[in-house]
Amino acid sequence: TLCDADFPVTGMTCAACSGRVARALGKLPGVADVSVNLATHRASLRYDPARLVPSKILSTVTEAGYGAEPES
Ligand code: 9UX
Repeated sequence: TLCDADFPVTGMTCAACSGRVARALGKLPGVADVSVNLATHRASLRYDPARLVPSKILSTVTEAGYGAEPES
């Protein structure tokens, strides 16, 4: 069963920013689908919780150079 995550991403100011975040998230194991919305400053994805822990999602965003806030 896949889980949904949807959370704010700070620091994205152009389309290349959102592309970087989407690419980094899309490379994680267990990620089925990703979209990053520059206008709303949010990332949403579907992932397999057996393969990916939520903290890894957030750390991937921060390691890419942007900010991620956990939000249910
Ligand atoms: Mo655009 Mo984002 O020139 O880190 S790539 S601002």
